[in-house]
Amino acid sequence: MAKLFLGLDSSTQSLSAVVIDLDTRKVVYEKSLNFDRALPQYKTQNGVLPNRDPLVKHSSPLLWADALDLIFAEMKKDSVALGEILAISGSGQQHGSVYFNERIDAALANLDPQKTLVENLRGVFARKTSPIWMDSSTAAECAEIRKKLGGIKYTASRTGSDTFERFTGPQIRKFAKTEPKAYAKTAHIALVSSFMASLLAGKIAPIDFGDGAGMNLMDIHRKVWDTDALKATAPNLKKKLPPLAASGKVIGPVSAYFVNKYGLNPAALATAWTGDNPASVIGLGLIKPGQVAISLGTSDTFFGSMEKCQTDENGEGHVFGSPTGGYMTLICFKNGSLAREKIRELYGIAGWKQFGELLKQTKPGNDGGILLPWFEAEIVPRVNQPGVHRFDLDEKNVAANCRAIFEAQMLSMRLHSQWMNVSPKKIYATGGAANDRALLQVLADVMNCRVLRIEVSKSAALGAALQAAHGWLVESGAQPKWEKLVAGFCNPIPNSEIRPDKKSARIYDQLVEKYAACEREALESI
Ligand code: XUL
Repeated sequence: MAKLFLGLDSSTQSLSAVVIDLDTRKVVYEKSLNFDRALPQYKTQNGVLPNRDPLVKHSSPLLWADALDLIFAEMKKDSVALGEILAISGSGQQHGSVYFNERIDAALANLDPQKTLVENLRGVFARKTSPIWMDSSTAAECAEIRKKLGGIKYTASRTGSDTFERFTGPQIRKFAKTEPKAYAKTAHIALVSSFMASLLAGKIAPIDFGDGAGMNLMDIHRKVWDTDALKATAPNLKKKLPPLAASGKVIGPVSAYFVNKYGLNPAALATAWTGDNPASVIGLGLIKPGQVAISLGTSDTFFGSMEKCQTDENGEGHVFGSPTGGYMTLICFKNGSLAREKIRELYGIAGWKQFGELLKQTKPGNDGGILLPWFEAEIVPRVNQPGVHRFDLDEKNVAANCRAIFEAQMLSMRLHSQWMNVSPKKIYATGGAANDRALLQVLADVMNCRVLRIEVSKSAALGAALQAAHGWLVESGAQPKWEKLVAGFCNPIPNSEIRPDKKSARIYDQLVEKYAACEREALESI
C-alpha cells in the first residue's frame, strides 16, 4: 500500500488539494477549485463578498465548507485512492475568523453523511460572515489594543507583531464592540485553518502556533494565550478560544462523515492545520534559517525561517511560530496580484506576454518614474485610504506604467524587509506571478540577488501534505527530520535561476531612496 498524505489549502480565492506519495516522493494528485467559479451562488468576487465599505472584506464560512465537500467529491470522481490516505493536514488564509454559538460541538460530533456539510452547519453560527485578511476596518481597535498593551514595540515583542487591522484580535474587538449581543452568544471562535480542521476531525480543533501568532493574542515566546492581550481585546475571550498546539499535531481520526461519504480510511488521521504562509515554509523547503522566499499571489509575501524570535521594532513585519519548530518571519503586501491585474485592465493589456513585451520597451529604473499602487488599502506601509500615486510618471505612458507596478512592488519589498537583517544568497519565488520571467528579473535586480523558481505552484497545499506526513510519522513513534522529509519535493526548476544584472542593481540601489521619499510624501499627504 502506498503511503499517501493529503494536504489542503483554503486560500482567499480557492481550495486546493495535493496528494503525495511518501515512498516515491512524488505529488500524485493536484486540484484547485476557484470559489467564484465553482460556487457562484455565494456571489463572491475573488473570494470576497461585495461590501459598500472598501475597508470591509468578509467571506462566507459556508462557502469554505461547501468547497470542502466539493473537493472530496472531485477527488472521488478522479479516482484518488482516498482509502489509502494515512493523514490529512491543511492550511488556510491567515487571520480570517469564524464565530459559532454553543451548538457547534454537537453539530461537529454528529456530521450526517446523508446531508452536505452546509446542511450540517445550519444554525451553528453566531456571525454569518467571516472577516478575512484583506479587511482594514479595525484601525480604531488596533489603536485601543496597542495602547493598552503599551505601544508598538511592546505589542510586537509580546505578540510577534504590532496590532494590524486584519489580525484576529482587533477583528474580535470590533465584533464585540459593534455587535455585543452576537459576541455574547459566541461560544467558540475559530480561524479559517482551525475551522476546516474541525470539520475534518468532527470536533473543535486547536489553533496552531503559526496561525495563532497572527491574532495579536498569543505570547510569541511562550506560545500560550497572552492574558493581557486577551483582556485588552474583548470580555470572556479565553473561554471562546480553543487550545494552542504545534502545527500538524494529530488531533484524532477523521470524522466518520468523510469515511462514509467519500471512502476515507477510518484510521486516517486528522491534524491541526496552519496558515498558508507557514505551510509554504515547508512546501518550499525553507528549513534552514536565512532561506527566504517571495510568494507572488493574491497578496505578495516575503518570508523565511528564523532561528531566534526577533521582532520588528517599527511594527511593520511579523514573527509567527514556524510549523517546523522555532520561528518564521513575514511581511505582507496586500496590493499583489490584484494590483498587477488592475494595471493590466486599466491599460487594456490582453495578457502577461504582452505585458512583458511592453516592459521591454522601458529601461530598468523607468527614468525615475515611481508608482505607488495602493489600489486597496495597504498593509505595508500602513495605508487606510486607497489610492494610486505617480511621481515623474506619465499616466498615459502604458509601457512605463507596466514597469512601474513591478518596480514599485519589488522596491517596497526591499525597503520594508530591511529590519529582518538577512542577506539571502538566493531567493525562492513562488505563486502565480512567479511564472513571469520579466517580473522575476526585476526582483533579482532590485534585491541584487539570485532568484530561483520553485517547482511547486501550490506550495501551501504541498506543505500541508508534508505536515500530514510529519504528524503521522511522529504518531507512529518515528523522529522525522524535516530536511529529509521535504527532500525531493521542493527542488527549484532546473535552469530557472535568474541572475541580477549588476548595472540595473546599481540603478535600484539609488531608486530605492527615491521610492522611500515618495512613499513618505504620499503618506504625509493622506
Ligand atoms: C499574511 C496574510 C496573507 C494571507 C493570504 O499575514 O495576511 O498572506 O495569509 O492568504
